Amino acid sequence: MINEVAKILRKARKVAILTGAGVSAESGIATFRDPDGLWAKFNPMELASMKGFMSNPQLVWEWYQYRRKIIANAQPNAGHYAIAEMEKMFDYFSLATQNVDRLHHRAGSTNVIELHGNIIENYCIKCGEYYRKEINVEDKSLPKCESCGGQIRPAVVWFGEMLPQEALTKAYDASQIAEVYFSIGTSAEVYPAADLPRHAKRNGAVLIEINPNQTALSGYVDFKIAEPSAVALPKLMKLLKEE
Ligand code: BV8
Ligand code: ZN
Repeated sequence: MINEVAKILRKARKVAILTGAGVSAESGIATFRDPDGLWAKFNPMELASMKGFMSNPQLVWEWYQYRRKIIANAQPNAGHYAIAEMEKMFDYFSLATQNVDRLHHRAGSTNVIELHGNIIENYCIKCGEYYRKEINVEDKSLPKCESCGGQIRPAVVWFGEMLPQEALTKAYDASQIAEVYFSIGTSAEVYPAADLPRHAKRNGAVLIEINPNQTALSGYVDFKIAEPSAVALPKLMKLLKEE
């Protein structure tokens, strides 16, 4: 399977990728829906939503601080580095991610389209101003806006919230342009991001999934590489370079 994918990639000029929590799994960051995933311990609607935050800001803030600490100690894995390398191998390349950990950035990917925001930055709920002060992940206290005293929140997209319009448009454009589209490490259940691989296929792209498990998308893809991304992607890179 992976040899066929390499053959297709050799001929491709326009490639786009959508990644999810699975690409960070081998960096030690829990995914959302795997049995030991983040949501398994908490109810996602409770924590990753404005309603959840407003009803219990302290709990939700501490959950994000806990995740920031894990991310700060995590390193990009071989899958992130392979994706950063891929960027230079095609005339057109686009990477959109649902992840908020910025490991793609740390692995050297540029122009990363962040569909669900990022966990590093914060802003004020009341006036929208970005919070400039350094956040200490050990600090459990809830920061307040320096301009208006409003509640500070993480710069992620919560359930029920719109995705950043510019990011979504760019990701849709990429799914329209791509000749080969990869869905990597995502259960393809959270919309509208989950529509991107489907949109790519509707627009004539060869759709490839890299995921050790079955997903909502698996029955729909042209090729499925059922391996962890940190194993499959370096293999793919090696095959491409053997050209
Ligand atoms: C919107 C940021 C509406 C925060 C996230 C009811 C109430 C409210 C909303 C809805 C509802 N029903 C439906 C909705 C819409 C909702 C949605 O789609 N819900 C789903 C659950 C049905 N969508 C939204 O709310 C979106 N907004 O629709 O706005 C609107 C419309 C008009 C006007 C106003 C509003 C917003 C969605 C964004 C939510 N934010 N994250 C945070 O991180 O704290 S979502 C969260 O899930 C993460 O971003 C995560 O990335 C994302 C998707 O999960 P995955 O990345 O796929 O991760 P998952 O664990 O699911 O899967 C991991 C996969 O990796 C698995 O398949 C596993 O097999 C694989 N894997 C494991 N190891 C590896 C691996 N793969 C490769 N290698 C490995 N080693
Ligand atoms: Zn403010």
